[in-house]
Amino acid sequence: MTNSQVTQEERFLFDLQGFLVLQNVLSPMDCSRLLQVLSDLEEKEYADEWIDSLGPGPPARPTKETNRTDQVRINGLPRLNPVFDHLIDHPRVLPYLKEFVGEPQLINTWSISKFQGAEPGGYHRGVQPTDHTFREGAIRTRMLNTVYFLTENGPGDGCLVAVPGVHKCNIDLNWRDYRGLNLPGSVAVTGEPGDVLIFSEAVVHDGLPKTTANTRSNLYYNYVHTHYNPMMREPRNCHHFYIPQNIRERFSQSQRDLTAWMELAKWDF
Ligand SMILES: O=C(O)CCC(=O)C(=O)O
Repeated sequence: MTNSQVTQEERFLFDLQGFLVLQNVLSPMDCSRLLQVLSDLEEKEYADEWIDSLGPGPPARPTKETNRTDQVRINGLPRLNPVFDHLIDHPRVLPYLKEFVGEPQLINTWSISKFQGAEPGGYHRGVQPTDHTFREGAIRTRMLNTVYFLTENGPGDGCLVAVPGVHKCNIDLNWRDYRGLNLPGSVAVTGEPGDVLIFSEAVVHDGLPKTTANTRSNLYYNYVHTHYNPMMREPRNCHHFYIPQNIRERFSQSQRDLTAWMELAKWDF
């Protein structure tokens, strides 16, 4: 049952906290190549004609989001540049996806760059503690996020903040009432460029305020168990979840396997 590439200590810590930081997953050269492409993408404007095709309804998220002060988010990375493909099945991360999700499928990808002055967005979680189980020796979390740190993620850099163990909590607070380290039990999740944070989306999390001058850029690759229906999660944002066949054709077999749900989904926009 246990995946030999994930140690018993890592299983212990992930079970206990709901997250792990893997060190030195990306080389400095990987980080600078990804940062270069990301900063070009952040400079561009996007027509997002697909939003008009959806017709009237609640707002959909554009490719480039600048609605938050001193922050830019880019959605749907593999649609925008092939440099992002290799993170779908990064060999250092894949064993953890299998160990903690079982049968993982990529649901969403995005980047967040923060500049001095960026404020927290608000505490949230992607799934509930009931979506995280331990049965017959297997840890199973229904949604697992992997966060690639391309730059320093120190406490003043607007790093993520999370409550260890909250993926199993029995008492919820009004998460949005808390800011940064005011939430009881919260800790700054820090790391160096090239590190990867793996966390169950049942963990309540946010970002800390960005007080330092350097830019903080992270990439987010979010996975769900294969029985989760990605198209039903945020129907008007499926554009960013779904990677068209003409792009998937360039994927390796393992990247295609991790995005197999896209062959069964209908998305024409
Ligand atoms: O990177 C951050 O500051 C927070 C990101 C986050 O909470 C999210 O993308 O859900």
